[in-house]
Amino acid sequence: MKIERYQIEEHNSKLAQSHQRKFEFLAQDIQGTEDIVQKLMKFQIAIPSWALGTGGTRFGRFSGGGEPRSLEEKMGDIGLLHQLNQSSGAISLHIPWDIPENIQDIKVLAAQYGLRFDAMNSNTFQDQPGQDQSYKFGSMQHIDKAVRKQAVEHNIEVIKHGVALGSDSLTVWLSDGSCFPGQLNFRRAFENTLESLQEVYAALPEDWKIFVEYKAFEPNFYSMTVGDWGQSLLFANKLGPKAYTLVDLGHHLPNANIEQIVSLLLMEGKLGGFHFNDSKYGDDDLTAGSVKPYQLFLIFNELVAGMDAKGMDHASGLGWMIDASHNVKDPLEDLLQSVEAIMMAYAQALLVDKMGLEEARMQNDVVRCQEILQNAFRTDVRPLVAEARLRANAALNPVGLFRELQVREKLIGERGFKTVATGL
Ligand code: RM4
Ligand code: MN
Ligand code: MN
Repeated sequence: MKIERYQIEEHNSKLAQSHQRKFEFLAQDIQGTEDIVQKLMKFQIAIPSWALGTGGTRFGRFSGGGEPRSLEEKMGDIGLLHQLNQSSGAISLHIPWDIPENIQDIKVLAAQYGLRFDAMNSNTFQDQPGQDQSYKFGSMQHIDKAVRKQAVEHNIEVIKHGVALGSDSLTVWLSDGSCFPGQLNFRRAFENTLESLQEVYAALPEDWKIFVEYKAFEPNFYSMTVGDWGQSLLFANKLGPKAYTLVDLGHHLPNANIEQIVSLLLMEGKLGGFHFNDSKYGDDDLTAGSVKPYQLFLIFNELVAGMDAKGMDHASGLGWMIDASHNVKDPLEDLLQSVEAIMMAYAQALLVDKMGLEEARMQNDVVRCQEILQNAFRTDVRPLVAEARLRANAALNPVGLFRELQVREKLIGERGFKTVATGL
């Protein structure tokens, strides 16, 4: 399935007048419209290779049909997303769910679709068939050196795949921890994990980064060895300058102030990347911006402020990735919605009157501070995001065009109904 250029143009010409009207109306009220549109056009969000099929819970999984059966088909799906929004020009691979068999072909395909390889993800939270050692009681923290060695070697293998593809970072998410009090010697678990991570760190190429992702609970429910940003930062600081913390929005305890975490990590030069999703309770992996759009905006507000303070490029300064699971929505429509929500939060953050906010803070004018933030958040920035897409030859309404062209029906026709993608 390929979307033809003329199909996008036809779709856009039908919506052009109404878009133009809304865009011009908005542009009258905001300063630096052109700069914002340019920034939006540059901003790309990586799609995870493990989230192109239907997700499930431990209670069940309800397939949607037409799921990609191989890495090549997954890249085809991301290619479609990128054609529709021109903001999904990267893929984040999960090994061993998506081992690139023929590197050369995969690279050619990526070039055809205009995709870059973002952070590589390792997996030491599941046992693979034929594997010598089991991760039942952890991987890098394990009391048995042989298990730790296997986990380290797997990560080094993942780096090698990444080097071949042109990626430049490795994300390590560990499910290590304990389910019951007394099960684990916390200090030994930390030291073992640090030693294992140090071995992986030593294998990083010169220009690579390692992202240490944290998570408060699940699958371990009493303790997680990398359970919060403090623990992750401790590891990252001990590892060295190529090590950073990765923030997954769903990995905090309820009500955590994620925007403050982000702000401080950025200040310390230790924020490496992001996994976007949304949640009501825990690691719900819902569509970004679907439950707490204001929080997403507040996070972007800190990201923009913190990156500007350090003169970082917004698009390339951090790793921007989605990490979501789709239980009831079409995975591709869900991803289009997530990307749109992220772009909107970014656009709103760019609108914040930073000088005004600083002045209001210096006067302890709390009311004005809130007014300034909410002025930006309550601006309907959809025409700005749509304008960025229009200029990049993407669709004014990506989900609308996805449906008009009956993309899912065509994918089912090509791949069949009962296909299952590897991943969550
Ligand atoms: C974890 C974590 C990781 C992701 C896996 C699939 O909860 O978020 O980033 O690789 O899920
Ligand atoms: Mn994640
Ligand atoms: Mn997660």
